[in-house]
Amino acid sequence: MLSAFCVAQDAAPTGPAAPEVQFVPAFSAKAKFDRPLLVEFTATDPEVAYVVTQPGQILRVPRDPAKEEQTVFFDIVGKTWTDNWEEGLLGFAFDPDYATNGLVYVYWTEKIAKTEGVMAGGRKTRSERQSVISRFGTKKNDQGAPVVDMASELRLMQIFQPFGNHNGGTIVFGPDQMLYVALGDGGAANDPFGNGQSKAVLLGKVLRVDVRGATAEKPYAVPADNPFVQEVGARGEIWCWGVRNPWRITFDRKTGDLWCGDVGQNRIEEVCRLVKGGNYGWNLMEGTEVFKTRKQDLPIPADLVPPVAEYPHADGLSVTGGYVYRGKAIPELDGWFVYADFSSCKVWACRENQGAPASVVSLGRVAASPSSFGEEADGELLVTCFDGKVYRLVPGKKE
Ligand SMILES: [Ca+2]
Ligand SMILES: [Ca+2]
Repeated sequence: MLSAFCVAQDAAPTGPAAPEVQFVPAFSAKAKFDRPLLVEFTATDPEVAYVVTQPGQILRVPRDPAKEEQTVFFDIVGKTWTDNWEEGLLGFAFDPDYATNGLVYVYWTEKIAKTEGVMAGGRKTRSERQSVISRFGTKKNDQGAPVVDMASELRLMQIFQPFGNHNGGTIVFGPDQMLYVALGDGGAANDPFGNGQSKAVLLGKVLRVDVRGATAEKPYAVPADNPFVQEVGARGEIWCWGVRNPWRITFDRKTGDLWCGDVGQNRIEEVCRLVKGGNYGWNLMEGTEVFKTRKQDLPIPADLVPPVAEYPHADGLSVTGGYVYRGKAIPELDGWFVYADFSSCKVWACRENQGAPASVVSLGRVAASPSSFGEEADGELLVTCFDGKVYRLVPGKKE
């Protein structure tokens, strides 16, 4: 994400004809939020959208546009550290067994006493920030609405952050019941410590951990089938590596593939499909180009995983990864990964073509900076925007 607002320019569609779509406000006309960053759903509460705001709230919002009453599900406003534009309450997930255990997981950034952290190559640096991933139980409030039981917090991970930006922030359960955690390179520019290309640190990675049966003594387990558990000097939590700031990772509900929008620095924004053990190249590469600003003189490995699709900074400055569309309303989009740019507000969809370059179509533009997508129970897509509103992707030509 960047602190920029929409730049008006027209995107030229490439490849197949783009389906005619538009973005219409979801929920009631009064449903407006302070920097919405995420929308989640649970089958136990099907008429409610859980909207996450960057300052630190999760709100229960009726999906029925005729209903306006919201309730607060979780609130850490003032406890989360939002000194940097990219900090705050960044991630939220329901436990796969939420219906029976009532557990939820939250990712936020917080301020700590100045601490020393170890970066790639054993280099030490000091800062007063960290990322936190905690598990909470839930209960009913006096009106019978579900709320997070704040006293039930169990901290699963605390990850030292050298700088305020590039915190990743998605936590999401895979079809394998494992928790996937998207972490950026730590921040600043150029990945100054080289975290992305070091398997000794968690920054610049997507992690895969087992949080079933988490306790204070053992908050998570490393799955035995993670790619680097046997590699000396590598962190077993790593699922894939060499990412810069994975801003939203999501699973294709049909295939189980893991998709990612990885935010670029100077020239290129990326869409990647994340595979076990894959090295996505940062900071040796930015998209399919060699990244020339890097300070290290490491050789470029031959087995880097290239992005599925990329776009230059003429088309936007910060990718927001969405979902592979599996809804019914727009059949032409089935199997296409939908994504957007936070700065230009352009929206696209891409599809892999078995060895040939991916197809990309333009889906127009949203009204304000798109911060995240959401996937409803029926597979239709929502997008949260920094005009405070949540929009739904629907068929039809924009008037
Ligand atoms: Ca950071
Ligand atoms: Ca890359």
